[in-house]
Amino acid sequence: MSRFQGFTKKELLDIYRIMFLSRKMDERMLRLLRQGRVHFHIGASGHEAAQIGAALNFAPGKDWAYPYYRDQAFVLKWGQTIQELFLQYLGKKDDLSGGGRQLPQHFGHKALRIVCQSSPTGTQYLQAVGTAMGAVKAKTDEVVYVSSGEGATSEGEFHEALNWASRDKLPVIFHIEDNNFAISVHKSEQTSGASVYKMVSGYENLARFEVDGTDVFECAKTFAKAVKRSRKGEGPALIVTNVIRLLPHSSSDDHSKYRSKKELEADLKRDPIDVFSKRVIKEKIITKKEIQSIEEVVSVVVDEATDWVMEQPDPEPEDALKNLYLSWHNPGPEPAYNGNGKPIMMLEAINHALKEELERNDKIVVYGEDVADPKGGVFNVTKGLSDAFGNERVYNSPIAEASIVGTAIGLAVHGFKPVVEIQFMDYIWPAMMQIKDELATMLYRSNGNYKADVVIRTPVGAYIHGALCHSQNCESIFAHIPGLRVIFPSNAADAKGLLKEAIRGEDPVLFLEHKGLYRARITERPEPNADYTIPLGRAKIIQEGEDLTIVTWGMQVHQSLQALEKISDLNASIEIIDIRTLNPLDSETIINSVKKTGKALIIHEDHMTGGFGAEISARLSSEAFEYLDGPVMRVAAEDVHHPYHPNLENRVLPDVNGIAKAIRKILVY
Ligand SMILES: Cc1ncc(C[n+]2csc(CCOP(=O)(O)OP(=O)(O)O)c2C)c(N)n1
Ligand SMILES: [Mg+2]
Repeated sequence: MSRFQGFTKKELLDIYRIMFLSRKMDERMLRLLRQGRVHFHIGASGHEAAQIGAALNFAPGKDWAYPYYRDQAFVLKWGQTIQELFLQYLGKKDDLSGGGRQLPQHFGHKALRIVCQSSPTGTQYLQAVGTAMGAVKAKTDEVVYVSSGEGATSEGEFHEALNWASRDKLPVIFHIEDNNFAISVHKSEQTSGASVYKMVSGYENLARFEVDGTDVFECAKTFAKAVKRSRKGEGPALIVTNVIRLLPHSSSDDHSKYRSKKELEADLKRDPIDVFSKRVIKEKIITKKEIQSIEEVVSVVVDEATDWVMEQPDPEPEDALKNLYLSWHNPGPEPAYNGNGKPIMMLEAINHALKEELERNDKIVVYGEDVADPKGGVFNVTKGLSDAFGNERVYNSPIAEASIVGTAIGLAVHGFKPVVEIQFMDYIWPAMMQIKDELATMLYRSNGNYKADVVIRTPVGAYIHGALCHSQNCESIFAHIPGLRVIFPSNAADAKGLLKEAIRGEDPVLFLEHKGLYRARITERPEPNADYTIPLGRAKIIQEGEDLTIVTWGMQVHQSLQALEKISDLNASIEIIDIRTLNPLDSETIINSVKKTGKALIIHEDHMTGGFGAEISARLSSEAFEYLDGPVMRVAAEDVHHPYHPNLENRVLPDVNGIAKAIRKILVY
C-alpha cells in the first residue's frame, strides 16, 4: 500500500484517532471539573501533533519517558489507555501513576517505563539524564524522552542537564513544546532572544531542531532523525516544537486576561487536528467520512470510559499512609559487634564500607565533586576507589549539586544504586528541590511503583574554623522530610555498619559525616567484618546511668563524655544515648531511659531553634511526662551563623563547659 509522508493509511487513521481522542478527553475532563468531580485540569489541546510526532519514534517499554503535565497525547501514543488516564485524572485507587496521590495529568506507568512525574517545572531533565547514563552503563541502546514547556527552560537544572548530557553524549531527547506562554508570561519576557533553540546553541554534541509543532509529519521526521542519532550513541538532541495553547494554562487560569481575542482566534486557525484532517482529505488519503467515523467512535469511547471510571473505587483514607518507605519498618535487634580487626578512624571506615559494597554489588556507582583519584575527595574519603573500580563506577561530577542528586534519581530508576557525595552539607541547597520534591517523594507519589534508593553522603559540622559555609549541620531540616532516612554516626564502627546498611536498603538516605571526627582518634574502633551492618532505627546506650539521660549524636557524643569528667565531683550516674539515626528515630530507647532516670538533657550541634532536639523534647513531654522530674533541657548552637575567628566560633558552639554546666543545673532541679 502506498504511503503518505512515510505512513500507511492505517497509521494515519491512528494518528488522527489519538489526536482527536486526546482533544475529546480534554473536553470531557473539563466538564467533569465543572461538575465538581475533580479539582484541577491541565490540557494538551493544541500540542497533540508535536506529542504524537515524538511518541511515534520511540519503543515504549524499552525506551524511557519523562513526560510533563501537558503530554496527554504523547502518553496515549506511548501506550496508555483512556481508562488508565481517567483513573489518574480522578485520582482513583487503581490509578497506575500514584493511586490518587498526585494532581491530574501527572503521568506514570511502570510497565511502559513512563517514570512517575512530580510537579516542579524542570526537575525531570536531570533525572532523564541519569536514566540515560544508566542506559549507557547497562550497555543498552535505550533512548530517554523528556519534555517541558519553553518557560521551564529558564530553570538552572535545564542547563545543568544539557551540560551533562552533551558532555557525555547521552541518549536523551529534550522535547521543548513552545506554546509562547508560561502561564501568563510571554517567551519574550522569559528567554534570551525569545528562542530556546538559539539559547542552547553552545552545547557540544547536542543536535538542535526547531519545527512547526502543529505539523505531525514535520515533527515525526525530526524526532526520527534525533532518536536514530541518539540510539547510535552520537549524543542528545533538543527539539523545539512551536505549538499553540488552545486552553488557558490550567483550569485555575483565565487567559482572556492576558491574551487578546485576535491572538486566540489566530491560534485556532493553526489547530493541529484541523491542519491534519484538511491535509489528508485534500491529498485524498483519508475521506471526510472516515474522519467522521473516527470521531463518532472516539466520542462513544470517551462516554464509556467516563461512565466506567465513575464506578471505580476511590482510595481508602488509610492508603494515604502507605508506601512511604520500603526498609526499616521494624528494625531488628542490633547484631553483636564483630570488630576485631585493626583500629580504624571514621574516615577509613567510610572508605572501606564503600569499597566493600562496590565489590559486593556491581550496580553501585559512586560520584560527586572531586571524588575520583588522584584527589579521592576533598577529605580523601573516596581515595583509591576510582583506581580500584574504574571511572565507569567512581567518577567526578560537574560542580552542580542538583545534577548530582537529579541524575542519581534517574540512575536509581534504571536499577543502579547511586551512592553520591555532596562535598559539604553547606552546599546541598541547590539539590534541595531534587531531595525534597523528587527523591523523598518518588516511592510515595508513585504508590510504590518507582523507588529512588539513592544514598547521599555529606560532610557536616563545625569546630574546624570553616566559617559560615563550611560548618553547617542542618540535620533537622532533613529529618523533617517524610520519605528520607537520616543517619549521623559518631564513631568508626557505627559509620561502617550504618553506611553499609544504608547502601543495602531500599530507601533514600542522607548520611552525615562530621568533618571534625573523620580523623579523630576518639572515633577509632577495631574494624568490623565486611558483613557487619547495623539496622537503622536502633539508638545506642553509650553508658548506663540512673540520674539523668543525655540524648545526643555525632560530635556531641564525645563532648558529652568529656563533660562528665568535669562533674566527677557530683558522683552522678548518667546515661548517654547516641541516637545514631534521626529517621527512623528509636524513640523507645529514649523514652524507656527517661522513665528510668526522670531527667533528660538533649545536646546537639545544630542551632537550637527548630533543631532536632525540639522533636525529641516534644516526644518526651507527650510520652514520658509523668516520669519527668524536671524540664527537658537542651544544649545547642546559638541561633546565629558560624563565624570564622575561633573566639567567635567557640562562642556560638556547644562546648564541654557549657554541657557540664547544664548537667549540674538539671541534676539539682
Ligand atoms: C519550580 C516550579 N516553579 C513554578 C511552578 C508553577 N508553574 C507550573 S507550570 C508553570 C509554567 C510553565 O510554563 P512552560 O514551561 O512554558 O509550560 P506550559 O505550561 O506553557 O506548557 C509554572 C510557573 C512549578 N510547577 N514549579
Ligand atoms: Mg509554555
